Amino acid sequence: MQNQDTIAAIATAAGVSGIGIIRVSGPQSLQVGEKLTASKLPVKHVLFRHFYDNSQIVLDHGICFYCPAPHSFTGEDVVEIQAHGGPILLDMLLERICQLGARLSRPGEFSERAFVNDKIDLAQAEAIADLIESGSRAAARAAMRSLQGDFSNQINHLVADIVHLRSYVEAALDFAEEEIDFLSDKKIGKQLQACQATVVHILKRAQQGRILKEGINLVLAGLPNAGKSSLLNYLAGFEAAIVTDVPGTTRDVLREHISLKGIPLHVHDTAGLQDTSNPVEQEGIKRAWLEIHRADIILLLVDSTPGITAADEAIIKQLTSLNYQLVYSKADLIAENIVRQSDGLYISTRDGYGMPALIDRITSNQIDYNRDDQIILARHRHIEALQQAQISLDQANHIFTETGSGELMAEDLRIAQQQLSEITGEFTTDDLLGNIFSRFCIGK
Ligand SMILES: Nc1nc2c(ncn2[C@@H]2O[C@H](COP(=O)(O)OP(=O)(O)OP(=O)(O)O)[C@@H](O)[C@H]2O)c(=O)[nH]1
Ligand SMILES: [Mg+2]
Repeated sequence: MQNQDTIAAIATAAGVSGIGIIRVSGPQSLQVGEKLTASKLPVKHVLFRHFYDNSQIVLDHGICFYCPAPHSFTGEDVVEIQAHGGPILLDMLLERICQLGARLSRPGEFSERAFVNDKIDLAQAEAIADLIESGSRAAARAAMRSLQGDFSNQINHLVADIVHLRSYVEAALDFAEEEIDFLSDKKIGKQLQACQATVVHILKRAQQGRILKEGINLVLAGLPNAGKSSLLNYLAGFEAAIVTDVPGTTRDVLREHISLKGIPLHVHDTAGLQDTSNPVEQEGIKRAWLEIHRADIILLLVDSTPGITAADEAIIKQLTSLNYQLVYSKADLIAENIVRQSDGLYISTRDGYGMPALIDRITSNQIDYNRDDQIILARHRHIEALQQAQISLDQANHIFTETGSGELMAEDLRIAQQQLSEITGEFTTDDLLGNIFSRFCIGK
């Protein structure tokens, strides 16, 4: 698809620097570049040129080059100018470029054009933003792998397998009167299970990638006075939260961002969970439950001096479907020889007892740094699409084994295929595209 507009933007970061780059893309790029430099721009030559204003006064000099469509990042005619990196100077050059027929680009518009022109798919476009924003070397490496198509290839292979399976099932439906008994064909069940296993595998790697990118959401929960705020302070290494022996000290959710063994961690300290008529505390408890349901891991703190009470048990009942770890606090207050429960970890924020084991529990199973070349730097929408596809494939398998309805199975396979294709952008809506690209920086 050809865009009529020619867009331009400063591609380098705002501020003073040695060099500043302006990128121009669209059908008028060459004309804009040749007028700006008052010279011809032969194809794919790095050229030293003067850049002129509309009175033919030299604004600056530097390097420029012209890449004709489709052999450019956007797939359109592109001219790139490398001038000196002063913000006023770059603004003057950009203004001149706009006078010559370009317009200012929107955030992410260059990448959006690359996507529209099939130079990259949606997951690769997102990988560009992730690469630029990556907060660690492992994240940068993972983003680069996605940009090179690693993630998209895995999705494309899986989609191809599902399409293959679907066509087989649909063919069996078309020839139903010829009594092709596709149910008795073990191949279908095996292929379907292979697809399910692939989704599980990709999802696991994607979830690790999300943690690498966004960090682990850890929520400290428990009864009032269980020692939640003390643990937050211990992990943060400073007095982030108020600690008193008054039950109900913490009301709002307190957040601290820390790093444990190189993994970013967002620790949320919450209000003690108890029945109360105090409206301020009630609101705090409501917010605590919201955080609990969003958590990657919940540490349920139980004061080890009384041990588990009926009130703790009532909380545990509500956590059964969530990823929680029982933590017995204030271990320094109980005698060494007392029998310890095996269902939880014992800690003390007073003397640091049990902290290495707790930190291991929080970080283990999250990211395998020995195999970080396997991690997919996934976004929330990728994980959601994978989870939806997983549900559809599970459903297809259920139908296959329980009812043998080819129609229903084919429909579930179709839905799974569509859900996965959203990742690479084969099926998308304009809203989704707008949402994704508007978060990019200008000039990318
Ligand atoms: N001896 C001992 N006391 C602790 C330990 N951790 C916390 N405490 C004490 O227990 C009391 C409550 O601690 P907090 O950290 O405020 O407990 P909380 O769970 O945040 O309480 P709320 O905010 O009221 O829900 C304070 O007096 C702390 O000093 C510990 O490891 N050992
Ligand atoms: Mg507290």
